[in-house]
Amino acid sequence: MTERTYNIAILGATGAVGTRLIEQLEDSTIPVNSLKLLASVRSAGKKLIFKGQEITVEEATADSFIGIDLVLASGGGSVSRRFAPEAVKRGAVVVDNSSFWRMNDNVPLVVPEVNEADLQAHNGIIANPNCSTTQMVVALEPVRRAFGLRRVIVSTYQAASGAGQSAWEELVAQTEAHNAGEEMVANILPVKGADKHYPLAYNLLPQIDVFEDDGYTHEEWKMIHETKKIMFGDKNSKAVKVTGTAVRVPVPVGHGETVYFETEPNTGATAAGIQQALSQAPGVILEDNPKEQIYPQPLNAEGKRETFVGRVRPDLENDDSFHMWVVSDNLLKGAAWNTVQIAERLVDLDLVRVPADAAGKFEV
Ligand code: NAP
Ligand code: 12T
Repeated sequence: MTERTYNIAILGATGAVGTRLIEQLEDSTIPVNSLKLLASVRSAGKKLIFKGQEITVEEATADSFIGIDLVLASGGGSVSRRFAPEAVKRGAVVVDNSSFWRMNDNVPLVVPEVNEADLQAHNGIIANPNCSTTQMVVALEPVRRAFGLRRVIVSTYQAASGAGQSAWEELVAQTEAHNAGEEMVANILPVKGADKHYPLAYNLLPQIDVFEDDGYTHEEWKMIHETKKIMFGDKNSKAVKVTGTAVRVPVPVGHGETVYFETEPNTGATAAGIQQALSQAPGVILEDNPKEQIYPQPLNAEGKRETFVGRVRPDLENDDSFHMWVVSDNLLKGAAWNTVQIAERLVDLDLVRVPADAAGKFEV
């Protein structure tokens, strides 16, 4: 039998995530027959390089997906809402970075280190989780397997690039302006299109995404429900309690998170046992040696596919309770690498095929 090769499209190819999707695909095991790069009309005609060859970016239309086997999408929620069903209708499987399809019961939400088996039941769209959720579940899953997990309280320290290329550029411009004694200009953060904008340079913003009526931001809401869906198979699972606070920090790339968690009681959980489980876990690098001042940092995580964990220690007053510090490149494991990793698994498991009854499942 000749090996199957794949016609692939990247939707949103010119963005912060899209450019990394091109690089991660280049470094993947996927046998690529052809690659189509899609964006909005603004970038049509722009040229990008894949495996040493120039590819001209095209404006995405529904018919862009004719003849495509696999779509890697990072064009944002409204783009995925419109184009993912059109791609599935034309026989393509979509791995989607936007938040639009993640909570749909017909859509698996997958981090391969945690719930690869959920890929088996896909209907043509597979969702890639939120960046801050992904690195957290990579670090919590080895704990859950060894000692169970009852409760999680997270605080995030999220990089500007999570909000796109323009937010990253805004942070750099603000830093340069402030250093030159000029006024800082803010047009993007905390949320593109919101009524008010604040500078991130020399600042901290306790708002990522829009506010819900209950006082939580949508980013915090996503972390709660996505963690439950990925680790416990149900977005409203009561088997674990999850809460947290998401904060934007003036770092270009690499999210940090302090994670407080409680294991099941009487499972013998110790900090050493948790470190042991983490040191053997797929996708995790344990960097935990306080005496030598060894702990994860965004500068060291940039460009790496793994999730880095350190500062593992017991809570001093609560039983079965621990703290850790988790860092990863938000554009790689948080987005482009997890997407390409899902695509690699789909190829290896021969799951790049759309079930006959799939298209009707994604009416919006
Ligand atoms: P970005 O840097 O702003 O890039 C946006 C991309 O979408 C660009 O390629 C843009 O093309 C394209 N696009 C915009 N409107 C389009 C349209 N109507 N049709 C086709 N393409 C269109 O943003 P990013 O950081 O790469 O993020 C992109 C999306 O990925 C986000 O909105 C989010 O949904 C998702 N994301 C997910 C995570 C995660 O947690 N997993 C992390 C970051 C981002 P032009 O060059 O033509 O404007
Ligand atoms: N953390 O697709 O950092 O859930 O602004 C999009 C943007 C997650 C997402 C951000 C994020 C998403 C951000």
